Amino acid sequence: MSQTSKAGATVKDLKPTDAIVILTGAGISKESGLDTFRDADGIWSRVRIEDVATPEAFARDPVRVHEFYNARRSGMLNPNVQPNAAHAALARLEREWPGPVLLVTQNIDDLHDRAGSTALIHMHGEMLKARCAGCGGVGAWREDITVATACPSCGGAGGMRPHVVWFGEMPLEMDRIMAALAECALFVSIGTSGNVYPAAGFVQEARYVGGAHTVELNLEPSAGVTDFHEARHGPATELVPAFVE
Ligand code: BJW
Repeated sequence: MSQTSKAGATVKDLKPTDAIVILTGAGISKESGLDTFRDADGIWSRVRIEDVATPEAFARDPVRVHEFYNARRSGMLNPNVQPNAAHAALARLEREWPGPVLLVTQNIDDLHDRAGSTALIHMHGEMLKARCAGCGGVGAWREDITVATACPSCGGAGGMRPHVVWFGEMPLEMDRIMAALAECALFVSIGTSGNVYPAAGFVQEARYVGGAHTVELNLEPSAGVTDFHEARHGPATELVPAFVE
């Protein structure tokens, strides 16, 4: 373990004023019943990124892209999909930790919100919101979207799109995230394979700019595991409550 990080090995070793940044990915929602992307049974084993998750795919075949996201939206609205013990532990950490806690999720589900986290950035957008392709207005959305769906905020017929960040698009609230990474004493990455940038580079920012202690909690070693001071491997519902308690 490096001697240069500010913090020790667990939340208990921090000073009460220390700032914590948590990054989560699809793995934290797996035990709630939502699919990951790059596992053997993941979403990208069934559909190609180039067909559904780029602005070019949406321009070429919006019907196909809407079908993909409509199916995922209704999957998320299944009453069996509920926050799990890992989401709950992170909400408890925010409530009980005296210093600043920022939760940055790559997930477009609402499970952190429903668990009670409020200091939360959805850097890849939110499935239960839609964006107007004309005026850019964003609003709550739970229904299917089709190419005929009109924009409620400007009345334009230019069409709606899911409020998500596709490859080649800029993730949301990057200035706030980078500022928090530069000041945190502890950075914890949970349930992400470390394949998608800029999120995959946050550990280096926190470690080398922020001087943070960095921890990976994931089912298996991620692509960036050697960038972390320490790593614990297993299911999020076991690792996360144990880490933050
Ligand atoms: C468990 C578990 C359990 C399972 N418990 N764990 C070449 C080099 C470098 C970068 C690029 C490059 N070419 C292009 C780029 C940039 C590109 C990129 O990164 N491409 C890579 C593929 C190389 N990135 C972008 O385009 C991004 N924008 C961008 O870079 O803008 C420019 C910029 C410049 C400078 C600063 C800032 C920005 C945008 C990326 C958008 C990603 N969008 C998606 C879709 C969102 C909407 C949707 O959901 O449909 O986001 S793709 C998909 O991947 C989704 C996820 O958020 C994201 C990350 O996936 P995640 O969460 O890591 O899931 P998995 O499945 O990969 O991993 C799950 C893990 O959980 C696994 O490790 C399991 O083991 C584990 N697990 N069960 C604990 N029970």
